[in-house]
Amino acid sequence: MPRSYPIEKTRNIGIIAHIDAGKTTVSERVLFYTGVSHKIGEVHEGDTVMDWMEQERERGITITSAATTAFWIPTYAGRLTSPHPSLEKEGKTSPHPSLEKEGKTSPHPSLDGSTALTTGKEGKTDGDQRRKEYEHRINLIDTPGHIDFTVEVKRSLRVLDGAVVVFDGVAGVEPQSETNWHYADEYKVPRVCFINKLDRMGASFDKSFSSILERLTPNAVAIQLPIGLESEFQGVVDLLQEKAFEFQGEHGERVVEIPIPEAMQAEVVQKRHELVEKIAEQDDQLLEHYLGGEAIALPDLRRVLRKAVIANTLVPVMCGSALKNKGVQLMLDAVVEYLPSPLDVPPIKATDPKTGAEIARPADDNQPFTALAFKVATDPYVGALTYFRNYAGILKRGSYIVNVNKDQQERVSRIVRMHANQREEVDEIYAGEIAALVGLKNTTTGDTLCDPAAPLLLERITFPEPVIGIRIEPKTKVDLEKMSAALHRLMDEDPTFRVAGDPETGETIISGMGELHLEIIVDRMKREFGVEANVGRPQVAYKETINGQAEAEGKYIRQTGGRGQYGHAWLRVKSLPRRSGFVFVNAIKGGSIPNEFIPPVEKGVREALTNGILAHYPMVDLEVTLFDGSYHEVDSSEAAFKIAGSMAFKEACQHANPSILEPIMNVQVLAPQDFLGEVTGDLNSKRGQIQGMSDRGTVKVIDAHVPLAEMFGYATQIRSMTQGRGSFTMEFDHYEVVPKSIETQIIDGRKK
Ligand SMILES: Nc1nc2c(ncn2[C@@H]2O[C@H](COP(=O)(O)OP(=O)(O)OP(=O)(O)O)[C@@H](O)[C@H]2O)c(=O)[nH]1
Ligand SMILES: [Mg+2]
Repeated sequence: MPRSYPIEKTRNIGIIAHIDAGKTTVSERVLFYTGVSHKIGEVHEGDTVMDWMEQERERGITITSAATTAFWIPTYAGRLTSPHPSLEKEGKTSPHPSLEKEGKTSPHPSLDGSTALTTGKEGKTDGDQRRKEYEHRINLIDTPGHIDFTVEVKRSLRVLDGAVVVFDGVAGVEPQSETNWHYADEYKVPRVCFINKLDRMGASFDKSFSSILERLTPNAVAIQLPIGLESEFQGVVDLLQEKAFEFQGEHGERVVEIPIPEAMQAEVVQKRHELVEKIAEQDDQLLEHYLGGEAIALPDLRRVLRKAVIANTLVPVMCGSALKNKGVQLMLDAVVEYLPSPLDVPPIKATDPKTGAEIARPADDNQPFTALAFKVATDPYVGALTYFRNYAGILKRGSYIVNVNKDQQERVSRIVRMHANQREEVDEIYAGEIAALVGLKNTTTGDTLCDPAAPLLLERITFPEPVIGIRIEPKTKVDLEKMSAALHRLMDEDPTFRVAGDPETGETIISGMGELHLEIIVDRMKREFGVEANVGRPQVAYKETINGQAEAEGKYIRQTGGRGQYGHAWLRVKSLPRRSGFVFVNAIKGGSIPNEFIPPVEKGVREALTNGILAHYPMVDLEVTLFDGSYHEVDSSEAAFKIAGSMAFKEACQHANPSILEPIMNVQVLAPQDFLGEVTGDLNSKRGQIQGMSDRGTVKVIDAHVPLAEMFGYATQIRSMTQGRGSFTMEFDHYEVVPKSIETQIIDGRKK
């Protein structure tokens, strides 16, 4: 079967932002204007398509990223009137009527039959023609903004080709805008910006735009200007077209051109001039024309801007108000116009699992199938759902694939395209698409799935380490039996969630990114798996390390009749810089320990690492060198060397200046000026270090590094300290050695 949709007309994009900037509100408009939904879902009414989880709807926040597919014909292609009249006819049951009933030939109901295209009678042919020429498939992922669910942003950006970064027009750049921006930088994801909420009191396009320039990138360029602000916010001026638009109809569904307001004309000329200059600088030929005083044609400007966006040298900035239904259609135009198709990004790089050679696989249907599993979810109806990005080749139902990381073959029994929590069964998936597999058994996040005849390894996704833990205890014996299975299922889904046993007490400790993260996990365990549990208070996920160097030997020798035990190893331990993890070096010369007993020594060390010498926290940032030892012809065994390795390691660490590491958080507090003294004094008393202070309107913004241990309950404290007017966000920054006095308290606490 040939491919149903041209790859160059596909856009895989994510919506990313700080919490509450309006990502889901924007996404719901996208679904409406593209005809996927017949009604706009609202976050505050708990009836959104994209935030479908109960917990999301109750809390009005996104927790898990949701994917969907929509089709879009840019407004400039003449689709300026009634975008989808046919939806009325289709009935309101299925959220994707067009996909279900009409098959793949007619994904866009609005363009069929008696559509209200401006041309009128010849609607059908005109519509078909227009669709062929202009329609694009947008695969869209709405991500959460809360730092606790950052995993969802990271893994989405890893597989997406472009992103829309949404900003709150009052706050401008916020902490998670920065974090997510840096993730996008890391994966070189081209972006467009959307300054949202311009209807709010205190909204400012200029200030928000400046904050993007100052804090995110000097390459940002305004391609729009707002007409009016706050309650007067009316529409936008498109600078390249030099046209003004407003959004008419009950849901702003009609994009209507209006005259540029008299008062804005001088500004529009000037801002357009600045924009054209920035674009011209991106292309030698254009620059020559520009410097020669020639007018540059719109298609040329668009072409060069597109090239620059894809190369990450320019970032267009737009504006609007999703809640008030303004500007979203033009944002979609920009997605089509400026963000890359899978063909526009470099071919995915992979390594040959046998030779280690680097291989690039282009986004081509004729290449062997190559995909990355970026998310595993449990669906109540079909079980395990493995989301994947198909980088190359075609995946067909009924075929076999290999999970290269696990070296296991699996049969492809069902392929689905996801629309939030709804599934659309498909027979095949082409290069450049995003879809999910049902029923894969052993695939976890970050695994590479390939044609068994041509296996390759794609780079895995790295995730932040959990910093907060809580003890969890099943309520009844029945819960006890189900709890471990439930926790392991949840752990399979979420690479930032860990389950561990406390070796001291035998209790279970779950750890994750923050209090909210763990609260949601416990809640999901109850609702989805029927497991009730009591939880303790949140505690810091400390780590241990060493700060010096030492050598020690471990001898495990038992020779009491019969066959004995003999393991003997000399180890050197040495501290490494933060975030180095663990390195094992084998420096045995002359066979003082035979090769077969070296892996057991390493294994013994690795086991000891999980249970640090001061307070049983995991040990990190150290190098262990095995440099000497001895063996016995008869009595030596793997088990004996494992124990010897572990003994030597613990002994050496005792002499290498061990210490406990604690997570230090990047905290940003917003508080009115009047409370500044109290807030900073309190941060100091929490061992915090103020990193900077700035103004945001009448509000002070305080950035500080504070140990996580001091931050529990801060949400309540900041409210009472500021009469409810202050707020804060925090995210993990780095690990630091705890002061000795506190180290003693931590060790005593663990002994109790
Ligand atoms: N005034 C105004 N409010 C908006 C606008 N867009 C969204 N909101 C409101 O802001 C709140 C948060 O919107 P969401 O769409 O849930 O924001 P989000 O970015 O998806 O939030 P998370 O997914 O939790 O990070 C909701 O109450 C929205 O109704 C807007 O343009 N203007
Ligand atoms: Mg959301």
